[in-house]
Amino acid sequence: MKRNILKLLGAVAVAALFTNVLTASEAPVVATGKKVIDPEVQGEEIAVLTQAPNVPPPITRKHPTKVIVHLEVRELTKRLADGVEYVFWTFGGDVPGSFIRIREGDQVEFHLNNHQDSKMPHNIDLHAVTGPGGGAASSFTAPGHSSQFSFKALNPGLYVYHCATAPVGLHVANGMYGLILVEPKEGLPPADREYYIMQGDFYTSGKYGEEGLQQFDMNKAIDERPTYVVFNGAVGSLVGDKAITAKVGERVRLFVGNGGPNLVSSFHVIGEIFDNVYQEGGVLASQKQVQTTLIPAGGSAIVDFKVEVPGTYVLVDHSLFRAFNKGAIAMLKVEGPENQVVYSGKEVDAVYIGQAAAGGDSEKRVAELKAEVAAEIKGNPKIATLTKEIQIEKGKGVYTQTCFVCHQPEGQGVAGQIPPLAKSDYLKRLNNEEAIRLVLAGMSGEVTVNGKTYNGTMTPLSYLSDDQIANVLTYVRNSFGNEGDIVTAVEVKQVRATVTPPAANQFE
Ligand code: HEC
Ligand SMILES: [Cu+2]
Repeated sequence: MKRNILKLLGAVAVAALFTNVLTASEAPVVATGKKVIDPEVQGEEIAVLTQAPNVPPPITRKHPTKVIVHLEVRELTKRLADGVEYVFWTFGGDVPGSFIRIREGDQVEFHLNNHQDSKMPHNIDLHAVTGPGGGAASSFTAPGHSSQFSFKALNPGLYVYHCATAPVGLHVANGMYGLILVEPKEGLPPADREYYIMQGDFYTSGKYGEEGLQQFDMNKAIDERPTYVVFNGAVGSLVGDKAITAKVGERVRLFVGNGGPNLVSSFHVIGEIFDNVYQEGGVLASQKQVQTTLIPAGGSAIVDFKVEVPGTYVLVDHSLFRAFNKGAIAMLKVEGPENQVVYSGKEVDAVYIGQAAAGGDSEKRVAELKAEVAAEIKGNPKIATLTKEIQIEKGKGVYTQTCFVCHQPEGQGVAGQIPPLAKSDYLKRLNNEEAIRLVLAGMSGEVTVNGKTYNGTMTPLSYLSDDQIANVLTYVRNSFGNEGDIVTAVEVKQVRATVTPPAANQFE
């Protein structure tokens, strides 16, 4: 506890230092109102800003112009995962912030507007800016205020922008980052589709998947132990019917950023090879035929590839526990004719597709069922059934993420290796306490299920939350032809208190 307080004090001290630096350098340039005309620019236009995964259209103009950017800061409660909410601080109402696209040589008149409902002052540091703080020194903006500064886009490339108000790490951890593309004079080679994807790590008071409004956890952030690692601000923001799309034969370009604040991304598209990578967001296609490209925190990369065969391609941070346990999964759905020469046509990524589909549908179903509960709440015995149904739907999500790999989609197990859960006489005999203990502590040694003997090992799954274990057991007890009781989170909590504490607290 003492250690935590010291850490927090340290952070506050550094933050204070930062504020002082900014205030000092800010003082001379505030509100001078001076306007310098760049002789090179012709005309004037308002920048088109887009929300991820959309990208503004390529710039066709052949001369620099004056571009006016209006970017609004909003602090908004939004979805981080199914049932999980977080107060995001945003540039443009979304995480990542609006995509800004300008041309090399443009003179940018930047307006940072901080909405009157904001609780915090904010500013902006654009890595594309040459000058103190990348604009931060001139854009410190209180709630209900607007700041203006101008810069010339001297260097082409794909740049991160972010808030740099103290404590900077906190503003970035709350989602204050986005991308600005300064197109080179000669433009980028043509592509059929362009998308905007940005990774970020989030630090919540509750564990992964713990429902409700989550607070920021400073200690996890300092220790670089994110609860969530996601693309475009939420788990599942680019899966299922929200996946990005393309047609066979098209060239897809991804503008990929990494807001951090802490992690470096090993960006990979399962089943594709990047034809070109503009490493670190520079303007040279610096490498060809790349499997995984490294994207620094506060950095970017431009990748492009032609899609040859239809299917679902899964985008991940190849630090795989981030992908499968913290949310760093997105999807590209490609439609069009099969090409048996390039690929035989057998679908391989069933695991990933199953997971995402279950998540999306389950969320809808849970919402429907919750609405039904509200309607039925007045002392109706039907409530019990509905609560059970909610647990089953939620448990299905846990099952497809955790148990599924071993026990298989229909709980059928694997002959000779993994016992079935479907109609398992063993499971049926277990009372709730024994079943909970099995999931928390794992299982090994000889076991007979439905007359067949198995001798394998199931690893302890104590990192799952009380709710997750209650729901998944309720799900398996009532699926695959099984019929059984509800398992409650309270029961799990009680059993957890009796199993070895270190295992139970492993991921807290
Ligand atoms: C890494 C693979 C793996 C995962 C993941 C896994 N299990 Fe198991 N499970 C096994 C193995 C292997 C056994 C048998 C162990 C033995 O032989 O002693 C087993 C046994 C069981 C049993 C008792 C035997 C039976 O078939 O009725 C239950 C119940 C069970 N697991 C439930 C679950 C649940 C629920 C989850 C997810 C929360 C899960 N398992 C995740 C591998 C796994
Ligand atoms: Cu900020």
